[in-house]
Amino acid sequence: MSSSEKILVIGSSGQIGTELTAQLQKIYNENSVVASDLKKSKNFSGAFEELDVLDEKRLGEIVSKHKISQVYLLAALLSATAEKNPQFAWKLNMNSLFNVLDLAKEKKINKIYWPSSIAVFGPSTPKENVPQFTVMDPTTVYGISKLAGERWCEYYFLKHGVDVRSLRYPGLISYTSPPGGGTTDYAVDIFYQAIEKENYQCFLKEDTVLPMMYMPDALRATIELMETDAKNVKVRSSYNIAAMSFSPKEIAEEIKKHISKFKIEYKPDFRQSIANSWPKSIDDSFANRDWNWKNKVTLSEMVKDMLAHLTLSKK
Ligand code: NAD
Ligand code: AKB
Repeated sequence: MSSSEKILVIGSSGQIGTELTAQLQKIYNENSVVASDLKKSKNFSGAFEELDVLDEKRLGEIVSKHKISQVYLLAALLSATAEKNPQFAWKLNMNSLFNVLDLAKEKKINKIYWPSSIAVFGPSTPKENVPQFTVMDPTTVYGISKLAGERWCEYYFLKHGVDVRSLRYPGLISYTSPPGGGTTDYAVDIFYQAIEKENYQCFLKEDTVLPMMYMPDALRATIELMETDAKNVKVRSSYNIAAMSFSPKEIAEEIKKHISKFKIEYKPDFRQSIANSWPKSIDDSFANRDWNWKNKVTLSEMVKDMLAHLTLSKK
């Protein structure tokens, strides 16, 4: 990124936003990054603007005030929360994207990052090693909004030359900020409960395998995609990326290696049917071919690191 570029992160107080903003500040220096969200998170330091991304006028004002050239749009309702308010989820997830895509169409910004999700896949998608291009029939409002968003990203690229880049994140696991209402959230909650109570009641069945990724890999993938030359970005909808796949039983067994008394019980709720509609594993060979993506962190390394950080932060 050249020194004249300036980044706006929208949704900076969320699970990804908290860490991505810190990482961008570290790489490009604090003055090159402006954070924004409905509310500032507690320990945030740096430039911050309160923003409802649905307020197009305020978004435009922030972009011109800070001479923003790149936007990372992270504001959204995730799968479980979106099912509780489908119409609002559609409005937020779609209109936020249009507001940002239109800024680029009008040449007010020159690059966009917008995340998609494995939620774009559905019951007719192959379960194992899902190819980049495949059947997509999402059954959640979240998945439908992400699939529609992917189509609009490609459309704006093809029709208006907008440089928009995207990844289909798997479930993300991290310790800095809690997850915001997804189906894969159990894989974060389990660590807090394991440390606090040596016990966890899981809302998915023991054998529900889903694709997951540790946050450092997700941040690296995001920044590598945004840094690569535009000519390398051959997929303008969204790239499959992958790291690990496991079930609640498998992650519980891994945690037990460190907390021997840890026990897990299963009480599936409405999130089970969402999980059942998603694939178990993802083929990310296009991301590898186009911009050399390669995951690093394994399940056992992730579990060890999560427990170490969360145990330390409790002391
Ligand atoms: P999150 O819910 O933790 O954070 C979203 C942030 O957006 C919150 O801080 C929220 O306050 C903010 N926000 C909500 N409405 C807003 C509005 N109107 N204006 C401005 N800000 C608003 O979500 P996350 O996990 O950080 O996810 C970020 C993005 O990544 C989303 O698009 C999500 O779909 C995608 N994603 C996340 C995961 C994951 O496992 N975390 C996986 C796949 C895709
Ligand atoms: C969710 O569970 O909704 C997210 C996702 C995989 O998009 N973590």
